Amino acid sequence: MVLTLALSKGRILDDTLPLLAGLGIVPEVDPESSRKLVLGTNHPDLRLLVLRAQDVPTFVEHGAADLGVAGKDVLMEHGAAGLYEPLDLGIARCRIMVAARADAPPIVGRPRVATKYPMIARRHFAAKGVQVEVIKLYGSMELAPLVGLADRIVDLVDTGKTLEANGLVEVEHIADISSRLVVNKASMKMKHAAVRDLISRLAGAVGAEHGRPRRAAVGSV
Ligand code: PRT
Ligand code: MG
Repeated sequence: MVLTLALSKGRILDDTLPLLAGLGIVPEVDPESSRKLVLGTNHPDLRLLVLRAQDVPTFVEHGAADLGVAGKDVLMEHGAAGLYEPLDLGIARCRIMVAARADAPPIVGRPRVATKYPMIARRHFAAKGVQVEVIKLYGSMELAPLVGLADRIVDLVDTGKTLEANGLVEVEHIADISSRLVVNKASMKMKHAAVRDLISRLAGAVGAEHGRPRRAAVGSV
């Protein structure tokens, strides 16, 4: 029975390949340099898809991939209601924050918030009873407060060096982020043995506790 695992280039691939290698699973070509989007592995029953990070939950939800690895940020933004999230892989760790210019005045009125994560940003401010105007960006969020496009940003922070280099400071913590294994619900039933086997081997590799699959806890961490 062939399983398809969806990954994304960059950090998630960098951190997932060593986990797979620990299970003796190696892609047939180097995914980072290859232009192939479907990669076989040395295991005839596992193939990899290489996608944009934001597309991983969509492919898994629709069954185009049985499993995927996605950042909790991407899952929170997507909703991911149709997925199981059985395992925290503990990789690609960071946090999602509200940041502002170091010299920014306190919020008055309806602040403009620039972000790649409109759902997360709206939910966060709504929970505090603050109405915001969300400005959707696809990258370089850190620029927005510097040029007067936004009063706040909602963005991922790891070392904090990018914020610091741009005179920004973290003002609110929204959630801690790591990458999660997600599973298509039908695959969990129809390919149960193979899926459970891969989950438990990955769980062993990350040293995590693993129990019964549970629904993705949308909006939580
Ligand atoms: O690049 P593309 O637009 O295709 O997708 P992507 O940017 O979402 O992919 P990628 O590979 O950059 O990120 C994939 C996942 O890695 C994210 O969804 C997160 O779950 C996780 N991750 C972990 C991070 C970071 N750490 C991180 N630091 N994603 C992005 N960053 C950014 C951060 O926003 C900042 O701008 O890296 C920059 C440097 O961070 P500092 O704080 O170390 O300076
Ligand atoms: Mg990127």
